[in-house]
Amino acid sequence: PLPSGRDTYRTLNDYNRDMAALAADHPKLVKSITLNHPSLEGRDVKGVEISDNVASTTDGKPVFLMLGVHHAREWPSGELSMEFAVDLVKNFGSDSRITGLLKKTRVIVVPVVNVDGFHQSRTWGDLVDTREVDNGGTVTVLANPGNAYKRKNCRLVDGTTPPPDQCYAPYNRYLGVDVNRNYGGLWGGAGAGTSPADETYRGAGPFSEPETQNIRELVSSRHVTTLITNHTFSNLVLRPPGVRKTGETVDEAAMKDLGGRMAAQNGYQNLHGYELYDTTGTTEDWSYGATGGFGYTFEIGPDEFHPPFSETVAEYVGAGDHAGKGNREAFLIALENAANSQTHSLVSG
Ligand code: 0X9
Ligand code: ZN
Repeated sequence: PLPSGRDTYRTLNDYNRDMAALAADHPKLVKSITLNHPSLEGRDVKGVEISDNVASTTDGKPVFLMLGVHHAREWPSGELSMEFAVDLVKNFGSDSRITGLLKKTRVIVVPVVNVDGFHQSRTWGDLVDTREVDNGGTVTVLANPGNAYKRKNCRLVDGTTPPPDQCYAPYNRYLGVDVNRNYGGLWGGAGAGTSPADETYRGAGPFSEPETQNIRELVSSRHVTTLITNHTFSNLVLRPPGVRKTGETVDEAAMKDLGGRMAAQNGYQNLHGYELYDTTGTTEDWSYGATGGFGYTFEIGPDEFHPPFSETVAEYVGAGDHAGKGNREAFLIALENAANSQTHSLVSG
């Protein structure tokens, strides 16, 4: 089972409630954070920081950042991020490896970056491809079927903030900005759409969206040395660069090595982002370029954006023929990399 014991996908409220409870139950170890910018529809974007003596602001510990749900329909990316947080908290104090890691690092988990898109997708998720619902004799025709497979955020037209619930209107699944094409690094190049109707629409400019502004400001305010941004699907561990013509990064050997050690655990392929396809304006290309911290996209699972929940469980704990040993061990290896990449020695003791 998962560390939380859950057996269904969380809603946005479930995520927020679970993060608040984690912090309330473990005040020395977990701090709840709200990122700087509310979403276009006015929702808070929340996360947790986890570290031994989490309240310290001067410990100089390197940060491991884990992100989920840049893409609305990719529900397992939030679940595995959240479960990793729960796992660390559960095992602090009893598991010596995890205890040691949380003494040396600060872990920040933002399980749902694109809260508006996720809320839309998850809310309609039980009604995939269903246009009519029979409520015991009365047939209700849904106005907006298919939004379970929304990818982008709720930016309807550049410069326009949607009125409440407009993200739910028919066909608006195809409007919005692709949050994973809106980062400033290499923004606007290959593999990013220029039209608002494109599923990979880059947005009006680099960091035009609150979702990417949130992550930029979070990363800029911390010592992030290692980052995993979770997505679904394809069983891949992807490292920079995301676009072929950039050529290898100066950290190619080390990033390939860390990717390979993670891939040996989850059973995925260890590739450059561009070997899947070219992209620009993605999370790890920006963060690596801005900070030098190593960043990876995990494409979780073989073939579905949000499979039956049992498959998501297998992707975390292992078992399942495609899942290798699961992502738990891969995530811990990334956290160990953060622990070993102390870049600041300003603090003694
Ligand atoms: O296209 C994306 O943003 C990611 N795939 S997804 O199916 N989850 O949308 C992949 C981004 C990783 N980078 C590259 N492929 N270059
Ligand atoms: Zn994705």
